[in-house]
Amino acid sequence: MPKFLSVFLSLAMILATSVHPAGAQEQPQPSPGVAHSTAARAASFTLRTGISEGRMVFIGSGGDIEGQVNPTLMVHEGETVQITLINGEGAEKGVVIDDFAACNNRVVARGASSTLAFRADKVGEFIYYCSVAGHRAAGMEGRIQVMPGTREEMQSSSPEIIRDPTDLPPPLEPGPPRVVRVDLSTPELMGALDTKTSYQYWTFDRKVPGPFVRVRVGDTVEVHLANPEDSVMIHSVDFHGATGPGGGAEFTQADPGQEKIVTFKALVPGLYVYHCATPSVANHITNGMYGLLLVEPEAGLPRVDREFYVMQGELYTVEPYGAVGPQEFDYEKMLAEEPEYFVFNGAVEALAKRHPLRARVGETVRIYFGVGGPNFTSSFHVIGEIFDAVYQGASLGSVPLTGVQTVSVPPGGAVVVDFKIDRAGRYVLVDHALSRAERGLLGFLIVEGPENDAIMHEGPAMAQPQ
Ligand SMILES: [Cu+2]
Repeated sequence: MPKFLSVFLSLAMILATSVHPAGAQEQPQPSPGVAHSTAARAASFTLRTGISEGRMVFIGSGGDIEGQVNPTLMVHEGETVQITLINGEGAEKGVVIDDFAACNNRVVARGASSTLAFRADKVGEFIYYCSVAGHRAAGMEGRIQVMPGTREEMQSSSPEIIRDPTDLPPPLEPGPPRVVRVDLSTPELMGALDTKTSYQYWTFDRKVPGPFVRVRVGDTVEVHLANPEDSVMIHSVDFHGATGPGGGAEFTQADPGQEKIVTFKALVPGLYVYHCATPSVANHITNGMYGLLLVEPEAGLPRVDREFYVMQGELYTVEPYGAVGPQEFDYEKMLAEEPEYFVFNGAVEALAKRHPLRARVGETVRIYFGVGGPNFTSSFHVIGEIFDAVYQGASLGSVPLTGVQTVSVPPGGAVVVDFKIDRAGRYVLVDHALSRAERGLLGFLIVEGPENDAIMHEGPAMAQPQ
């Protein structure tokens, strides 16, 4: 039986009345698509065909254009624009934009959909219209406005909860076993989920994921879990790297204003998830209560030039992805495992917009990657790179795999990947279940240095590669 489940069962009776979230709000209408910006580089919109005041029209669906007739689509220079057309009434329709030589396959059946994409490589106002003869004149025409410059940075007034991926302790120096004190607090706070969107997070130390804890095998770990007075919930911590009841969760259920202490011995090297284990455990995890504990082997890990700390999770909100303003948690969607958001380090495109990973050509980088979840396995991949060493399952006692493209990491699991960077450029961290990239799950690794054209260059092979 998984630890969290046993903790759940043993605590459910005691805690059920105090810690179960309020029932879900009324479900929103299922949204076929969302009009939103997904970084400085992409914007997507959904248009549904219909009739308004006796004319054939496009009707905006989701986000800022919801319900608008022939909405003006606002995008920024350089963005990739994606328009999904949904057939609303069962007559043949299509979308065309002459200025960008973009059109989609026509949709005929009611409910059928088709998508077009183009790059907004010029500034100005342009027209989209229905490609079926006569429909433009009948009313199916709208504007696309391409504005100069990039989309504004994150500007929610709520504080940032993103854990900087470089925020982790350096490798440990050799020495005798130590007693390591770990202080964890559990603040609940309204934080920025996206540019104009906020969410009530529950955290370890005000960031998602929680702090990266680094010890060596044989160390004794003394955990002080302090739940602030102004918390609403009980919180706790289950260390997957600990051996004992609930991974420590049985000893750390802390009421608001309480501090609980548990001590465990780090017996086995590995990279381990820790998370809050107070019912509903899945609710505490989705709200941000997860982190990683690294138990280094006796001799440490091979040294690399840069280390990064990245974790994946998903969020369940009442309103669909891309909605503006404070978002409420949806318990029913969580039970149904239907998230609206997928995130690295807590917020939409946190590692693309706000905290990209940075390195230089020739360096070897290591990513400590874990999945808080609570529910979705990640197919972790870095677009444009190959992992040179993969410690599958974050087992540090095993020989790493070599030459791996994508690694599967379950909820409550982790992996360590190393790779040397041979060429400058922008590499992209994704879960290769790529629909999730359109729900916020995206990161960049920006590599500076000379471009090695022998490894990749545009055009035909060179006579004498350099
Ligand atoms: Cu909690």
